[in-house]
Amino acid sequence: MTITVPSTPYPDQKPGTSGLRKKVRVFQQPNYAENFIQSVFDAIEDKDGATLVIGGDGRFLNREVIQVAIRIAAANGFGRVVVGRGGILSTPAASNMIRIRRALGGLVLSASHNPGGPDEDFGIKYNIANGGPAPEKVTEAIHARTLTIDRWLTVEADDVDLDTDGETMLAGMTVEVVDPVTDYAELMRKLFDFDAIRAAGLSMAFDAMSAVTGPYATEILERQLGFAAGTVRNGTPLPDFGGHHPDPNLVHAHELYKTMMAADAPDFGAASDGDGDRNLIIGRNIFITPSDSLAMLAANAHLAPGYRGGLKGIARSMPTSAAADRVAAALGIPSFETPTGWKFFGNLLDAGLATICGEESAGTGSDHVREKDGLWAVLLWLNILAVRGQSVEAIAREHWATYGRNYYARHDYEGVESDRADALMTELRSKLGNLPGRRFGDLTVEAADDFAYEDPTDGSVSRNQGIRVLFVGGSRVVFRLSGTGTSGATLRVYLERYEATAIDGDATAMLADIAAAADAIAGIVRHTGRERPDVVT
Ligand code: VG1
Ligand code: CO
Repeated sequence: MTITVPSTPYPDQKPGTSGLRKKVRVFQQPNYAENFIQSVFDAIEDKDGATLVIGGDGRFLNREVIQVAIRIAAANGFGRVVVGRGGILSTPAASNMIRIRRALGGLVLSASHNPGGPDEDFGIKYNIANGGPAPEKVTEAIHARTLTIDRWLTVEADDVDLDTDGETMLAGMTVEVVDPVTDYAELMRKLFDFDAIRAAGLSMAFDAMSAVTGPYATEILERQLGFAAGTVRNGTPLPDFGGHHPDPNLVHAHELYKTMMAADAPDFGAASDGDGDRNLIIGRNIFITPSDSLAMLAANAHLAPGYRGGLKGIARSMPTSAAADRVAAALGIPSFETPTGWKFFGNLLDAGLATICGEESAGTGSDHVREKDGLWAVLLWLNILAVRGQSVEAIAREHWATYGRNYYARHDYEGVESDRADALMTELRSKLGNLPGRRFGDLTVEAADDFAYEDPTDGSVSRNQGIRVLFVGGSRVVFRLSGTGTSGATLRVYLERYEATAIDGDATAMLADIAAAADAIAGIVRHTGRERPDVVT
């Protein structure tokens, strides 16, 4: 029997770059998670008898919200819920599960790279039938519903045993608990030449950061590919990620970085984030920026069985460096520049316009699912290394010699007061028209705009997606505010400089002029009171 629980709206349930992310304590308010989940279901059609996938990255509150969501799903007419054992599904595995089970959609419970625990972050994201994050039209409908919601629906039922595989009935709905790894591992075996990787005898270190990729990496890398026991570090998912940020960058994956810079470093180093959709790639003594990794993967993808037929196109988010565009041009395939966030890639992938997509934030993926996929990128790198028989460094150097090098860095100013961050962006927007022609040191502004994107498949337009300042000669700086934070504002400043032949420079030195110009243009120090960024990636 359906129970109707009266409720009142919360004003702060607008999904950001990737779902609704808030502090755990915010989610623990009465009706908070319930309101949002019910709003998702109110905003979508065809629920009757449909399948819904539910899984998360195992962070604090994961199991509780899954139990609540299962009951709400039953009350809203779903016929079946497929949930990962232990409540675990990495984001790419959830995307795959939605696709192979022909589900109407899925709830992905994660705040990704944000820390977890009772005082940290939680998140809920809705993915549609193609397995990808709901597009803006859907997230806007969900948000609109959160502002008017007056009830949520549930059923009287005990908690589901999430730790035992198999089917049970819950108020007329089937709940199926499945192994979270099996189907995903099978997909990876189809795309990549596991025999070649095994035969190459490579050594590697993989840091799962006590987050969701632990079980996936242990099964695929150690059991199926034969990498030595201990290759996967921090392989047990913990509700608080061991107190760390599960963010695979040079700051938070510093141990791995140290391992890879040591004299006895293994051939290949990688890490993934809280929900398993990001990847960090480090070769022996060389860090590969995510933008370069995207370009290098695209240039070499045909070496893996899943991409032998070539690529249809390459898509990158606007702040991602143009390195991938050069590969697309050389391959004679289209390239696309989308706003930040994976939800903009879904239509391009569905329409067969792009095969590989990526973001500077360490997200890379392809049309095999509709999310970015950390282990996929790791396996594609391994497949390329195995076939080419060269080191990461040799491959990177050859790539730069062929295409030139896009020096790149992102400077994050975290926990800035929202008013001050907004003031910076507002002032910057008001100055845009006056910037072209102005000089900052040796740099002359060629163009400046507020990035807007028109989706080539459905014509939908997304505005205010970040300020771009382009300099004569191909360097640029981009400013935008993060849409995934849960307290204050994070200003992201993306610096890029292209060099056709000077490929041996030090990235920090090569970008120093652009960093100085960025401050002169936007008044970063003046507005934020910060002398330097908190995180450089
Ligand atoms: C950040 C990244 C963006 C990524 C998003 C979700 O968004 O910049 O590229 O798609 O996180 O990634 P923002 O709005 O904070 O810049 V994840 O791994 O947190 O799902
Ligand atoms: Co993530």
